[in-house]
Amino acid sequence: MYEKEIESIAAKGSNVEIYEGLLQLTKEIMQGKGQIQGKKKIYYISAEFLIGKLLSNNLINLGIYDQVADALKKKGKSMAEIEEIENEPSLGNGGLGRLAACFLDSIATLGLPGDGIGLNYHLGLFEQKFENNLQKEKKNPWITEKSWLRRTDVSYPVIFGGHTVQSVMYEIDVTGYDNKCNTLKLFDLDTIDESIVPEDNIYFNKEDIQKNLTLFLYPDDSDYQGQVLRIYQQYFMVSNAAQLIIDEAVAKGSNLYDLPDYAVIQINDTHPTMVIPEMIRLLLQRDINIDDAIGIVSKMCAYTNHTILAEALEKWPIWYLERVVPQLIPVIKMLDVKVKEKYKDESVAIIDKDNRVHMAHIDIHFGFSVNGVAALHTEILKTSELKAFNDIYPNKFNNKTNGITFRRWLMHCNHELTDFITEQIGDGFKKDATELENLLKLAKDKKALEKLLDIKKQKKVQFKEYLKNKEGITIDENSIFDVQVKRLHEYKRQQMNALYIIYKYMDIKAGNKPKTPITMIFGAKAAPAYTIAKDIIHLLLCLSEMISKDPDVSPYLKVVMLENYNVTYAEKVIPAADISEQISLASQEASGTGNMKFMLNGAVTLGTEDGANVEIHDFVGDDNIYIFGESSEKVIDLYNNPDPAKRYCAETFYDEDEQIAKLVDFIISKEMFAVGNKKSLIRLYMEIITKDWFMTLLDLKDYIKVKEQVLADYEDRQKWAGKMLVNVAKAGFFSSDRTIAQYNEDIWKLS
Ligand code: 26Q
Repeated sequence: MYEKEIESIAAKGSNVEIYEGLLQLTKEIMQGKGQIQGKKKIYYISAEFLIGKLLSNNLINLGIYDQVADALKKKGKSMAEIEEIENEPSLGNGGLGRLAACFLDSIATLGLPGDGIGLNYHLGLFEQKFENNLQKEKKNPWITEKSWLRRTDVSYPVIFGGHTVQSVMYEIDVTGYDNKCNTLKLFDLDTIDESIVPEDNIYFNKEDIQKNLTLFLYPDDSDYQGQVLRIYQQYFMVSNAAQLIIDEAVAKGSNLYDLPDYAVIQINDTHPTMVIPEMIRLLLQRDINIDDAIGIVSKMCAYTNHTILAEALEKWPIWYLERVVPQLIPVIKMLDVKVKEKYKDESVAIIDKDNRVHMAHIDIHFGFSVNGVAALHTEILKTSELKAFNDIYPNKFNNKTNGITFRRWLMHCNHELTDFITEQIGDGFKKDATELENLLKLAKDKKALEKLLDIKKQKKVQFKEYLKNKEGITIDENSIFDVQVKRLHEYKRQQMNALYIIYKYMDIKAGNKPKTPITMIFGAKAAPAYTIAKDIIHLLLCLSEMISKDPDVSPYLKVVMLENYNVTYAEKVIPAADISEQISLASQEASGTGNMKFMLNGAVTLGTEDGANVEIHDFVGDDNIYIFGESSEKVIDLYNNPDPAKRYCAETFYDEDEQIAKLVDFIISKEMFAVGNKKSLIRLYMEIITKDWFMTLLDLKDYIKVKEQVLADYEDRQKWAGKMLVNVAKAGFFSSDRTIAQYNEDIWKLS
């Protein structure tokens, strides 16, 4: 099918023309497939959809990728160079947004009617640049004239305190693997003005809503105006969503009382929570009484929690909401009264005594399902952070361990491994990921294991070339690629990895040369207002420069910080990784999904018993993962022990352990000051020895010990290949197809 069209596109002169031809053709094919139909539909509302580039993925899902790649090859072109033309839409910060994108792929693949609803941020998340070893933020436009976006006639009025704006809805088709389409619906305003943002930074007038409402994706901003703008965005998103959902259901025959038979809403973290009062408000307007309205909406809404930290749960001062959405205040107050009538416990109130509205509490009281994103995470929610709620509603709480789409994170990013697996066990795994377990029959097959090592080497060479072209950095494909790529946050403990680098640097200086050189690869954006996170980036960049200039050490150790880490970069670096760093402080990483991508691509995890690492550990067994550090129970006790003397104290670790002190002191050494910014390095040093809220020093020594073991074990190549094999073979559980099947079975119940 489509041979003629594909050949004529491949024959075009420039890569841009080829890209645009393929874009057009793909859009037409997807339109022709038609929409997945059904009475009841899942609406996945999310402030973020980190979809990544779409061309290759769509071609794979449509089953014509190989055909296109072959046609291009005949003309002396490669898919890789055509992919370069497409901008990556950066409509997400990290895990939560990427999860939403994987879910859309799986919902369509399973043939379930389901759309994503979000915002069409014109500039997405900022683009990261490094200057003088510091992170700088630049604007990151991604929308071009020819793109995946399709403008529609759908438009709704959205009322903000004092004025009304008129939305416009764009759509992006989401094609399932060998299936029909759903859509991602992104709302926008026609009056947005990109020119109010300067070229070289991201500061702009936050007051002018008409011009800036969907201009940016917020990286958890700290100032007041940023927060108010975020509420404007959230309300704009959910008001559009609620109007659309009602319209679609009514068009299918709903009388509104039976809305839950037509629509189920998954609330992705608390960001879309206002959909609950908004939907109630719209039903009241349509003459449904308050108790009925609450009953209807409560049967439609389900909430996913992605954070354990109570401090991180959104709670907005009520006067922020009064300013932005006065029409919701009576509904929210009514909900608050209903809760207070039933439950005296202040900790479950919607409006607290400081007049802040707890968004998660609205979701839990007035939704029918609350889920965590990994087994450990859900357990901690039930027994600790949300215990009071679990006592009231034990049946609402459930776990849905995250997953990733294997179309993007295996079939697209690792053709070599995909072909190898297909040769060995057939292609059933593409629809049923648990078939990967059949690879275990190769555990003692020397040739197959050799081939696995060979594929890893090819992916390392490809990444080396990509990095060289993109950043002018040269790395050694024969070194060990030890990779930590994820948002920068103290709880993820990139700073602990930095302290390991200092350890290794000193060890090499002392004459202990590693058998195989090590390349430490990092990628991370820090929120612009998160000072310590930016200090950690600075530390890593300084270490990189300092080591590269030291001829004693540079042949054995190299530190690379990827600039502007994003989905596209992830697709290149993850298949090349030997070691997957998943070293968050136990209890802090709700799930993690990078851990699953690395595993699927044959990297071995070095991690704590946190988030989904716990489940990965269960699947692969002790011999195929490296676990270190204190348990989540211990950590929770170190935070909460009634006796302050039994709580974590960084100073004690620093004062009582010479080795720890030596490593931390190096941050403010003359070597570091020679390449870095004194103020930033001292600030980070002080933070670690006096606060260290995420307990870097607690696990540092165990981390160093276990990491040394990993590096030693890497030397036995056959044995290492065996570990790689088990990781790939056991990754099936982490397919988002499994996750979505469970959401449907337990929560959405679409037929
Ligand atoms: C909140 C208020 C104001 C401004 C910004 C925010 C905000 C924005 C983004 C809060 C949180 C986020 C993103 C959270 C996130 O990515 N969480 C991750 O979700 C993944 C998918 O479930 C998990 O795997 C990760 O463990 C979790 O950290």
